[in-house]
Amino acid sequence: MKLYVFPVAPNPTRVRLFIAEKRAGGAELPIEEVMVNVREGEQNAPEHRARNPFARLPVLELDDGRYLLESLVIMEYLEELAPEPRLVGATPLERARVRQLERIAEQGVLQVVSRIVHATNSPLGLAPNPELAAHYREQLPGALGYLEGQLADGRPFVAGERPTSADCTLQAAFQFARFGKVEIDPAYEHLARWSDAYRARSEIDGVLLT
Ligand SMILES: N[C@@H](CCC(=O)N[C@@H](CS)C(=O)NCC(=O)O)C(=O)O
Repeated sequence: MKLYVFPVAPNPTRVRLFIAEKRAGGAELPIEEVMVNVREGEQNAPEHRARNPFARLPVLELDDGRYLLESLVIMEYLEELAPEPRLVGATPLERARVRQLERIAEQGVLQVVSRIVHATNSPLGLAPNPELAAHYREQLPGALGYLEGQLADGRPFVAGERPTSADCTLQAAFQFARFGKVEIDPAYEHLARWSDAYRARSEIDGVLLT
């Protein structure tokens, strides 16, 4: 299989973290990474639009030449292909709880951080839009406050004792915030503790650039 990615871009990064976690836990996932340089506009080239008509990353190319779009769909597909280590939970309730946290991390942090970065400091060269950035900055505390509350019991990972897809998505969002100079308020001390500890793990060596 081939995974089409670009470093630091948050959606490719959450899938790359997910694969790193799987491999660190012993899963064999033969996936080659292929760079599509979004800073050069390569996602808009006909070659990439043939993979994904929406001109986005990541894309997973299967061995039969078909493509899977959408980072969460790719993560869940890989979870089914290589169930151990479990990154979405072992029981229906565990899976629901992990997915709940993952959705909150994506919709309330990753997407909001992305909009702030693209309205202030866009790596794609989009024009700054201070009003839009202010609008999204106001939204950030909702999900961050919720996740801070979850981590306040001292758990090492977002969903508990083991890494899950929720950690992959949240750390991909935090990396994009660091890259795009969006401050995650250090008053969220449990999020800061989680982020530092998560980034220091050898399991994900080489995935994060910042
Ligand atoms: N919902 C999609 C979002 C994909 C997406 O927006 N990817 C960004 C990178 S993080 C992208 O390809 N951006 C290129 C562009 O906007 O031109 C997913 O989860 O995969």
